[in-house]
Amino acid sequence: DLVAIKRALVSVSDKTGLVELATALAAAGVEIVSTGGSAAAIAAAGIRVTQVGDVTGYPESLDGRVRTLHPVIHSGLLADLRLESHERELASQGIAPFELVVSNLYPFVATIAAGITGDAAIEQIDIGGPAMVRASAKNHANVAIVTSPASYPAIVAALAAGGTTLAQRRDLAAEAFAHTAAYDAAVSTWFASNVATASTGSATEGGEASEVADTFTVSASLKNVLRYGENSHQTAALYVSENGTGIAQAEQLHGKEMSYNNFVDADAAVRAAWDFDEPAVAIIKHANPCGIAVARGSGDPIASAHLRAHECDPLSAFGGVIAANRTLTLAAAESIVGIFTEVVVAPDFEPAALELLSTKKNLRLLKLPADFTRPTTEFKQISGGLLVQSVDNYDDFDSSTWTLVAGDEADDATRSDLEFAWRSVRSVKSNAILLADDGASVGVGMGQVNRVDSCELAVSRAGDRAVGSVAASDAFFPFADGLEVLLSAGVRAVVQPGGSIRDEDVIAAAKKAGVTMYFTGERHFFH
Ligand code: 93A
Repeated sequence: DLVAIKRALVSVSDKTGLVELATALAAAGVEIVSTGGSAAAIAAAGIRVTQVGDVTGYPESLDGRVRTLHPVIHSGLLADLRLESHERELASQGIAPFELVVSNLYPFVATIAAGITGDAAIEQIDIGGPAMVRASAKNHANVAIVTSPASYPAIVAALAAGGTTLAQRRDLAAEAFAHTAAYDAAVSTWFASNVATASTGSATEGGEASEVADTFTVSASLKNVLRYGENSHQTAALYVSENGTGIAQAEQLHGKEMSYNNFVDADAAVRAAWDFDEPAVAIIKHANPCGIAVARGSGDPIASAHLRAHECDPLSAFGGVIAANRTLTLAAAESIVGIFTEVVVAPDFEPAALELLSTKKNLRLLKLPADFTRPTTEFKQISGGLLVQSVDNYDDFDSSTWTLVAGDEADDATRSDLEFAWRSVRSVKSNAILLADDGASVGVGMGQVNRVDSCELAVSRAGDRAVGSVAASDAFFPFADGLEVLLSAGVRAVVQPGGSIRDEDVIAAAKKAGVTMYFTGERHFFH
């Protein structure tokens, strides 16, 4: 199944490594056929190259729209030489087959990301390239198709080994089809969603009497195609809204390309950290906080907040995403640099902090836009439609409106801890229980399908620190059982919405334990 390379078709937009590859091909005696720009780059390096037009006998025409789209080229790509009939046909027409195709497509995504629109963008839709790539990928029994410079070394090695193997060609073909699929996805989403309009029922703003909007327009444009989605077999792209000033517009100062999950977690981290007016840090894993803290002591506030957030759950913080709501200081960078972290997002970075964190090759550093604002509306896709709601927020947060339902009125320190816990629990996926002490989370129970399990998770994560901590619950306790888990762990005060038909049982349990409990009258589900 070894296919020796005698003739190669080279047509690349990304010219990275092109000369090196062409040098190796020429040295191995391979005939190189190439399109305008690629041929020029190869010839400029003093390497012999045949123009596509000289093979087809037809000039590159219509401003380059028709170049490799020619039966002489495509017969050379598609002939299955395992069949004698194909071999005979080629011979009778005087067409030579290709055993190697090197091609990557017009940079459509980069073009539209640069703000180019209309006919100029359309001109960047590659037609001949995908045809050539798909033809040779289909015919991988006979042709090796290379769409990425990362594969050039393997081709150079194959030249020395006497040819490409079937397994190698099959892998290359799979990569090639993924390349053209992602390309087509980018083109089709640009067409469909450059301006997408959805029709809905009504959207209510901030709990006010419904201001009914029968239709609304979501206007977003494709910024870049991501390597993949939540998982590697999912395709994905980032769209940015025109007047947005959020994570999607953040400037990446350092590190590997942001992934789909990085964006999701960075957004969740910012959501959590920005609920505080004072310096705060949130650490997120899988969209959930594994630590939230505000600063304490006289040292650097962001370093203090980070350290205290990290101490909540160091095991989970490994590989996490960190958000700070103040400039990331050198002291904070010193505390972060030793911990494996995916992303750090902040309004800005002190130069020395940036320098230190930039020593970590894979750590992504995101600087929020100067006019960063939190969204006021959020969307969730359901099959066949879209749910729209105003964002749950704490802007009118006032603990003096809470109702004391058990125990003594909280002293200042306890009240401040309850306020901290109540602010923090909003960012935890329901069912959410958050234990806090002295302005730092100490145990988080999230995402469970019953509240007892969330209580147990929070308590077990907190360990000894549950004793004397305060607890917040995003929604009421439907029974006393969840609260009892917290009480027996030694929680000193609890804040929760109240409103269960069994509130009396829940209040009785708190009273029996001599624990302070407040009702807020407001729930903070987050799914
Ligand atoms: O304009 S096309 O859609 N028509 C073609 O026949 C064609 N052949 C190759 N685009 C075509 N290509 C593309 O040109 C390749 O996909 C590659 O991206 C690019 C390389 O052009 P050059 O070698 O002139 O830089």
